[in-house]
Amino acid sequence: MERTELQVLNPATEEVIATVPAATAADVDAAVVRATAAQTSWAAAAPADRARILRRFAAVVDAHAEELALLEVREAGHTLGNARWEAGNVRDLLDYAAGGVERLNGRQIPVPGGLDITILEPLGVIGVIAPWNFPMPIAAWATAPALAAGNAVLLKPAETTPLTALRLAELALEAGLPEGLFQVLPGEGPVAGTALVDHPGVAKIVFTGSTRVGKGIMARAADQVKRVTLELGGKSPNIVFADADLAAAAAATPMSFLDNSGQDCCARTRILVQRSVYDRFLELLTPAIQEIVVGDPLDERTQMGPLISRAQLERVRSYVPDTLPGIRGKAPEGPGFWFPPTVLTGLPEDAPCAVEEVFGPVAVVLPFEDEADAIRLANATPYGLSGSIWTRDVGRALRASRAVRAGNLSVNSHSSVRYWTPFGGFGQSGLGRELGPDALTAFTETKNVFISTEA
Ligand code: TXE
Repeated sequence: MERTELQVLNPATEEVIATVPAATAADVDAAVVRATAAQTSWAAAAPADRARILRRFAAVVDAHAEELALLEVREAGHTLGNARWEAGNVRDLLDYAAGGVERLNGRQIPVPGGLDITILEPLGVIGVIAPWNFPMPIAAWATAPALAAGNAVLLKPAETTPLTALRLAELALEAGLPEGLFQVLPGEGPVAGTALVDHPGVAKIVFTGSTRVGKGIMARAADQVKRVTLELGGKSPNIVFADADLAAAAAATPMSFLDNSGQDCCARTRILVQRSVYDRFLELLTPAIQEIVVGDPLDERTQMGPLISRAQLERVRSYVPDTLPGIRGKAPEGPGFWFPPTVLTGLPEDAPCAVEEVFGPVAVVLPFEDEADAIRLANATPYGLSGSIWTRDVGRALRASRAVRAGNLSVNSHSSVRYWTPFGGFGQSGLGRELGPDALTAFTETKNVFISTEA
């Protein structure tokens, strides 16, 4: 098959910053052979040795943190502050996973007539298909615990953002990770991605991306009953009750859906406000949206950068024509893929922007009457990834936290992601959990062995 090339653009300038050869199905075959060989000895190594190498990997990432952050700014358009946090997140994930290696233990369960033990065996070769919205951290979310649990990883980054992943693979070798254990295969989803999903030598696929592609991967993987973890889209609610600290809720709202230009599966893109405080809340929110600094991601004052690509910009424009009513902030003209911070008002509950994932700096604000109405609206999408609840009433906070169907909720906060707490979606937002204390277990198969003492 003829090899194609991936062009990597700086989304803030539209300049081509790199051209990378795209992996073919034959490249995936060869990578699986090398990964399988490397995994066998990695799984047999003493846990302390695996942990030591992963800690060294974390230290090497830390030593190159600024370089990785700048690369993330250039290929993904992230603000420098965010990109620095992301490089730190990769280091922390590796350290945390290293800490789990020696605690990944089976159990002994009392059974008459013998000894019963459970063994947590590594799965083998893991295929990680990563998106472009958080190229570095999301790749590491799966890679770090998978390696720690004794697996090899083949990482396919998104077409638009292969550079940080390729650099991480070089740093892994520098840190002493065995050759072949962690390989990066930049390539097109339908080619390299599909080859990973179909390959019988790949035991599990961890996919982060659109719900549409995730469903296709799940269906394909079913043929081999291949394990899958899916992190898919979201349309998360930000529920503001009348008894909330309105000033605090309004101040926190802009970055709850504008962070990473809204290209965040946890973005709180449905702002649900109790009708009695609706007007007051919008009065507070309007200046906060208009003052957001959008522009050069390398300028430390910038709060929001560009969208990832022309295709994403066109997608957002098609959802949000200028004619829709709302509050709009400022954005540069171009070059670069810019869209202004936008809060749409006065739309019906079932407008496409109110129920579908736009994946841009756009939220809708909808009024609700009472607690029951808030929960009804919050749950009125097939998604269930994240959500926020703003109230001073502890009972209401707890009731709403139980009633909203989502994997990651926050009360009087928009925080969703910590590497040491579990993350994942309800409904069509995904399947399985990443991060947190069980992250390594998700990359193992439990085997039960009974040894008779009566033979
Ligand atoms: O995602 P894709 P796209 C959502 C968001 C966005 C929309 C489209 O709404 O606007 O998806 O983005 C690989 N077999 N999210 O088109 O296509 C692809 O190469 C195997 C939400 O960029 O899902 C890339 O590596 N792999 C999201 C990855 O899948 C395939 C993050 C994601 O790309 C494939 C990104 C195939 N047939 C987009 N087709 C989130 N949950 O945060 C594509 N890929």
